Amino acid sequence: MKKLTYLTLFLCLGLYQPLMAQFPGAVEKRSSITLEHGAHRLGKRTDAQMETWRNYGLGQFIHWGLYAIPGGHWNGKYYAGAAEWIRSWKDMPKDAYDNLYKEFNPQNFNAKAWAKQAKDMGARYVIITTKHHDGFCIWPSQYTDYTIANSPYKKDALKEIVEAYEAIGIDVYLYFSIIDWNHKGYRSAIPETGEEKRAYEDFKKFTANQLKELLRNYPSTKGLWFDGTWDKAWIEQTAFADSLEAELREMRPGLIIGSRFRADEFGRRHFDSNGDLMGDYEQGWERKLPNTIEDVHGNDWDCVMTIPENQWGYHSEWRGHVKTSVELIEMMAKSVALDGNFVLNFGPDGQGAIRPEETKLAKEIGEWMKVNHEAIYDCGYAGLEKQDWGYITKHRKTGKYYLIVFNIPVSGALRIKLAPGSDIASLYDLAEPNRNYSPEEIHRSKADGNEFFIHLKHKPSQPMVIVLESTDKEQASSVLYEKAKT
Ligand code: FHN
Repeated sequence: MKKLTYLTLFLCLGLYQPLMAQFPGAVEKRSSITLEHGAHRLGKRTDAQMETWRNYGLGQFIHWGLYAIPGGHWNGKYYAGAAEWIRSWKDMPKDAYDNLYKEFNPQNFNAKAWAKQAKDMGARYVIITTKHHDGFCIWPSQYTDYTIANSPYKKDALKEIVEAYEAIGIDVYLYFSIIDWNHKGYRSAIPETGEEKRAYEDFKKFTANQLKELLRNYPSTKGLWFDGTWDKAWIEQTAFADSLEAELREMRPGLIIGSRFRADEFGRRHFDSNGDLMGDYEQGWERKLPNTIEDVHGNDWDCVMTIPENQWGYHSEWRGHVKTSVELIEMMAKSVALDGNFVLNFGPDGQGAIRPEETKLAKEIGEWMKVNHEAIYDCGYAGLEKQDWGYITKHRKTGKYYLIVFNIPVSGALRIKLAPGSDIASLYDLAEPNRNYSPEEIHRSKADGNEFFIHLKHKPSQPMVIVLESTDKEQASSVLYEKAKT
């Protein structure tokens, strides 16, 4: 039966694509597969909550849990994996890990200080790990004993974080791992026996209860950020996950959920079997960025990024390349220029302190944001030709363009191409609005657009932003020659 359904899917897609190829200009139509559990909406959400999400530009991710205590080491040995995965390491005794909660007593934890640092960095939202794959909850869940309430810390750290961040004007999103190594019913492979199936049903009920509990206990939070949804056992739960998502959305109108929660009936994740996005934004850009606007298929998306190569939770010994603030600012600019949000990860230590390397980067990004946030907040894809010197963003309300310059050509001249009929009305530095530029016209074309050089007046030591205000007025060329007719 399943084979037959796959065959139908194959035939539909197989016949549909050659047909489309005959009409290259045609707007792509969805294929005709009827899906009960695919995308429930086509195109972007247009409500106010999603508009706010779209306009954040910069966010903070926090991975904080029991793994912060060993910090990537056990018995003097170095764990080369991501610190939050240490429980799965052969040299980490499971029993020892599962008892770490008895030591969780973060004396340097100060949610207000975290929030202040995030605010100064320029973050407009935070995603906080309520429970990672180990199953330890940083809120006092009534559905398990494996929570912060049973640690020496006792208090509800999640509540402290939600309150501190919201008080300073940062929206909170809750990270939740479906994988839960602590729950007896959790399975990664599809349960086969009756007993296994019953255990997994318990686990599903537990998962649903915890999610509803989070929405009830933290009613001001804005969305759920799911992880650990790649297990075969979970992928099979198509109908269950779909109806749970509907329940969560009903409980909290406006709730934002990315594409990493559930699979369709053919096991497709993120994008359903018709290629449509499941969820409110694409959540597949983890430690990588798209290169062109075509890569994001007209969807909202976020990029979550680590500072070292692949460490989310606290690892006391970072090895390999550690990104600089200029690299991170460039990733943020690229994200916004391609219509996404950039979310930078922090991994506080077992005492609740943010490490000095992260503090330094947050400060450097914050200094840049203080001067240049206008080029990031409320901005998105500009619709102009990509240039090698950097990225162009466009303010969604004012229509101003921001030229974020990272690579200055040897000539000192930046090329910019506006749409046909559009001209430069004013051009100035965001950091020093009195520093104006007179563009040099290269050519003007009704078909191809109007192209200019901007001759820079100085060589900045930091990525610089030039503001371009355009006019839609058609203007006669001041250049007295015609373009070659090739
Ligand atoms: O396994 C996790 C990992 O530890 C980390 O939490 C990241 C964050 O996006 N998500 C998973 C890997 O995709």
